[in-house]
Amino acid sequence: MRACVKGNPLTNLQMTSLESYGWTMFGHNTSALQKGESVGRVISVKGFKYFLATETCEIETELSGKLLYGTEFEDLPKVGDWVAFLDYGETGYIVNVLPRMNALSRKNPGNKTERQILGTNIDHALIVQGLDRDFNLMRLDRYLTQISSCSIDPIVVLNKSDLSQSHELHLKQVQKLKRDCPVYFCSTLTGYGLQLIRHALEPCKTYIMVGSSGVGKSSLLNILMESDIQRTHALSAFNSKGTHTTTTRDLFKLSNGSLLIDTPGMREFGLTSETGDQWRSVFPALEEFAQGCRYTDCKHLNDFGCAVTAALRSGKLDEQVYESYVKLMKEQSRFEIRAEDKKRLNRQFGKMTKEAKNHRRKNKF
Ligand SMILES: Nc1nc2c(ncn2[C@@H]2O[C@H](COP(=O)(O)OP(=O)(O)OP(=O)(O)O)[C@@H](O)[C@H]2O)c(=O)[nH]1
Ligand SMILES: [Mg+2]
Ligand SMILES: [Zn+2]
Repeated sequence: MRACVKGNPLTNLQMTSLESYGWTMFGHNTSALQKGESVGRVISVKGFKYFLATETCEIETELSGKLLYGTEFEDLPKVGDWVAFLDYGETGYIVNVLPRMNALSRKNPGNKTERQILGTNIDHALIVQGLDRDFNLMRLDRYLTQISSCSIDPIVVLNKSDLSQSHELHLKQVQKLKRDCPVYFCSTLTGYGLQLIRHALEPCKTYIMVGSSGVGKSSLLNILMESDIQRTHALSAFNSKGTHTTTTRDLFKLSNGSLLIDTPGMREFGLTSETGDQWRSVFPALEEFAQGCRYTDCKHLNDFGCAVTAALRSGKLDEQVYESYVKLMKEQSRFEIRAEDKKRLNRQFGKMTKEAKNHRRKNKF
């Protein structure tokens, strides 16, 4: 068995196996690989360096030229990806990204048409909010909508329970959204609720934590790892208040064998449009009323015969829940329209370039 490459920023000399990184769960087999290629899972990306968990240990790799220059950014390896790589002992070159089961994305902040991938091949996303001033139902609905539309099962974690006396009130709020997902209250400070979370996380399954900065994601990771690795290695940097702030997305193996991706706190979690026409199915609070709408493609805005807006008027549907739906649905549609426009413009530009090339060739200039 080969020793791990020195300088691995994650878990020096930790032995691995593909199964312990979710390979069986993911259902891949190695028959699709070309001769000489091995399989690994991306656990960390630092600039041009890709750290992989492989059959025997963790190694540092780079992209092959073909992948680096011939692939759209979105399709380049991301944390969570299974990749085929050429193994040269001390190093390796990634040659292919294996098909993704799913990918958690958000709208790329500062870009109206691009999505940014936060992690791939994920079983559950833990949406972490703090029960201090961070708790926000509309923001929670935004995360739930996007995560569901990426075909990932969400889990809500309300941390800092030591700072709030009103768990019942918060739970009632979340239940208004009628999302069929577990809600956990915890405090990484006092230990409250952590045992339940620990038991809920299954070995070899992949989880990702998302939420605003300072809600306690890395604190939770440290406790679940039963180690202070996140505090001691280079993944954390000190922010202006002197506390740890996560700066990169990395996949960690917990003490019970679950896999957890920690992410930097996010100011924006803009929606993309992953579901296309299926967007209605990710708003379950409206479902029971939507059955009664006159038209099956009812958008529940000013549509004739809409049972959802009727339920809103009669007080059966919560106003805040409906407002959240309108906002998020419009945002998803806007992303879709802009992305379509961009594609159309690119197609037009491509056609023009081709025509100009043909013209030059024909007229020999
Ligand atoms: N009162 C209280 N404070 C907590 C709790 N959990 C975490 N904290 C504190 O909240 C601060 C931020 O915690 P982090 O774990 O770094 O938060 P984070 O979500 O990883 O933040 P980013 O990496 O910036 O996204 C730290 O000072 C923690 O000590 C908790 O349950 N209760
Ligand atoms: Mg953090
Ligand atoms: Zn309707």
